[in-house]
Amino acid sequence: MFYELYLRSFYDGNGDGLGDFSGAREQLDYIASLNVEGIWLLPVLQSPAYHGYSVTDFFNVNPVYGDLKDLRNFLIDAHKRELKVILDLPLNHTSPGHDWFLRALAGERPYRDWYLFLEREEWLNARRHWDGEQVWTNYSGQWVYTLFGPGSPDLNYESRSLWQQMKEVLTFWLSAGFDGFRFDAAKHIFDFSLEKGICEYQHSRNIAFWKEMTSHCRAISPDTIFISEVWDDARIVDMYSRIFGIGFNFPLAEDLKRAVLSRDGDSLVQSLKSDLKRNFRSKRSYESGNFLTNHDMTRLVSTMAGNKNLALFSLAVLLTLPGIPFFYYGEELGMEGVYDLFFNEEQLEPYLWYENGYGLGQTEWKALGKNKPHSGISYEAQFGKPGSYFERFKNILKFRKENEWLRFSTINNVTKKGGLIELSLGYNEKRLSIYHNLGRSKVSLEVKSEPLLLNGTLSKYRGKWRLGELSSAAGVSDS
Ligand code: ACG
Repeated sequence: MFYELYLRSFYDGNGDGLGDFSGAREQLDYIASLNVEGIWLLPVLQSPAYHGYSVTDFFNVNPVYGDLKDLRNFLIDAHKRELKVILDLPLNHTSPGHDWFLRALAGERPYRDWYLFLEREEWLNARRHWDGEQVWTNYSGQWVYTLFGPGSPDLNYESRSLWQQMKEVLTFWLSAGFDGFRFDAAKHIFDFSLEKGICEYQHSRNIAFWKEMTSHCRAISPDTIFISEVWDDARIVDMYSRIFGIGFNFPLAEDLKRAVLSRDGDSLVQSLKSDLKRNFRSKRSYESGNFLTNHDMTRLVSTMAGNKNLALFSLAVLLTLPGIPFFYYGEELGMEGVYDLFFNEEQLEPYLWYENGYGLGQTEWKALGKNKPHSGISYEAQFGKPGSYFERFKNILKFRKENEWLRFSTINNVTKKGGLIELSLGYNEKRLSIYHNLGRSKVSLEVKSEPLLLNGTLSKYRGKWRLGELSSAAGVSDS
């Protein structure tokens, strides 16, 4: 399991209101107490942007988070707790403030070749795949390709010298102590067709690029962890994931949430069968990166229209599946936040440590909108309180930790009787049945002995174990 950490909103170590390395270092015990095996650190390289995805120096960290020494200390202390740390690395573009870009605008080589300048007027008609936005920006009279907008001109990997440059970047961060990378926007390396003048993914060229980058890292450190961000349908996700070893399972995230929200057990079964079809076999060529939300999405409780039982039920399902689970900071508190196209960025709000909203380490770079003080959502209000969202969330994480083998397991069967979904999982000699009750009433379980409750309620009636509404349990089936 990995914890997706947005440093700026987490814990402030120097009193400037912004989360930083030294603050997060102080909270490593907290992160470890969630039973995760590692941290996915959202971008921390030098960048003028709050999200960090537009970099101005690939060999330095953002000074608001500390310096390289602070980063190293954070990594050393994480490793002492056996936490792995993965760096989110956006290689597809830079900030327009990057020295490379300024030199490119001035016509200096090789930088001029590292960005894509308009060659034909009709290229201006190209539109972004998913929302029809234009993809060219005029910088002081020169048009440059900018798929993600004017704040991030795309790098042009037609230039081989850029490949070499990025290998140096990878070497640098591996030697700084990172255990791996989350490669941002992996399908976008080559996504503009020079022949047709339109946005078009060139998957085979992208894959060739990533093969070369991952091989470079593996030659330095064979156990490097790679996770690809390819937000697309299952066939495309599949293609890339094989190179990286772990691929975020976007289709699963979307299908699972939709099925739970509409309380549609048939869709849930269908989703498990289609989005995890590789896990129905014993041999697989990559691991499914299972998640429900990330920083580009509406938070879980908000997705579930404020229904915390539905949110925890989704988590329980996710954490009983083969693959590697990821969850986003603040989800453990049940923080809310709607992601929308107007970039209100509610989903990036400060982690709320204190009930009154103030105290040591509390970040304050952004006003709390959705997750208000005195609302009972803070860590302080929920920690150690039986039945709180936080404690229930942690209980599900604990189950996963105690059954780490599920990561490698095979789904032998999925069945549905009424609202009850049963998953039969196995790995070597181990066998487990997982029961999820998506129905609206209690159901009896056909189990040999008392099942283990992950979430919700379990009772006994006339010698039979009964699982409550929106509850999940694990046991050994009768049959
Ligand atoms: C990453 C980061 C994100 C970051 C960037 C840029 C990339 O996580 O925080 O933005 O560095 C697309 C890209 C992703 C990108 C997201 C934000 N995420 O592919 O790499 O945008 C469709 C498209 C996807 C698209 C998605 C989201 O296919 O390509 O993701 O929509 O809009 C079904 C379909 C699936 C479809 C979905 C959703 O599942 O199968 O194809 O996905 O429905 O409709 C950051 C900032 C930005 C800034 C940028 C520079 O957040 O504000 O501009 O950096």
